[in-house]
Amino acid sequence: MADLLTSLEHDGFVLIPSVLSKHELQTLRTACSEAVTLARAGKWSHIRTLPKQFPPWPSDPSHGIWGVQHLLHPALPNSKALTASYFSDAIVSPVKELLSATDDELVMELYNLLVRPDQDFALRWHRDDIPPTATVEEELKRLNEPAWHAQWNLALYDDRSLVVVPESHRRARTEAERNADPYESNMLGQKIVEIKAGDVMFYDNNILHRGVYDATVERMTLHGSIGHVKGSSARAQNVLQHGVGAWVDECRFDDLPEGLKNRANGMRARLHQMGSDNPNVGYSQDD
Ligand SMILES: O=C(O)CCC(=O)C(=O)O
Repeated sequence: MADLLTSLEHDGFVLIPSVLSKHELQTLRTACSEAVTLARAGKWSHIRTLPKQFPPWPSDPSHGIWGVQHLLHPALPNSKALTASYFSDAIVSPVKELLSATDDELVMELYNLLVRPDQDFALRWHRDDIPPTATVEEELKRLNEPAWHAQWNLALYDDRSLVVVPESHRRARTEAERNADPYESNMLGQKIVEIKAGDVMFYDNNILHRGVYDATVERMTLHGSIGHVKGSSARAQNVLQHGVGAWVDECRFDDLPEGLKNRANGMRARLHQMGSDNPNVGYSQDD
């Protein structure tokens, strides 16, 4: 497991194969497809809508969606199965490894679902937390700070949507990358990350990356992040801009097994603290 952090730090991403049993995969597919059906029907307003890349997203799905937000929200049918997966050892053990953290240092963050869009759609090349207008110095300063969170894609169907430039989380953009078309389809060194159903991939969200989505290929990829308590103010905008503060207090973790319940309550309390410490965060990227 020590290799996880080495790979993430070197390449900017690391794949862990087969973290879900067949039964878990089936349970999560069922829960997610019900969430997607609600979202496409306009009955779940927390969605990622076409053609918008960054939050805030409107709640009207009539132009199509590419994601369903807030899977831990207690009002979402099946949030129980999704909540159990977010706090499971399959996810949290590698997170603790990657953050060199104990359970008591983890912060609940985001759990969303990325789905097949209603029409072909692509994201621009970006780093999640650094705007494209950043100078070389600004990029390097941010990239040299600790990430204070772990972010993952857990695929429920084989997924080839995420394209990254390996190792680009360790350097500023080259002149060619800065001047490239934001939708450049052949960036020098780019790699399509192939994730099989049941695999999880952790990545540095400041790696240069984009999403390229085919409307004909099923996609249900759980997209989550967990923070480290030391990153509270650095993570606040990235997390709270998604609106999680509005409902986090309503989450009930009573149905989780005992160990997970304590973990979940502790992580939620630290998210709550992050919100109290950082009011009025705004948004990290313009769209
Ligand atoms: O589709 C993906 O896996 C990447 C999504 C992404 O880049 C983003 O949400 O900023």
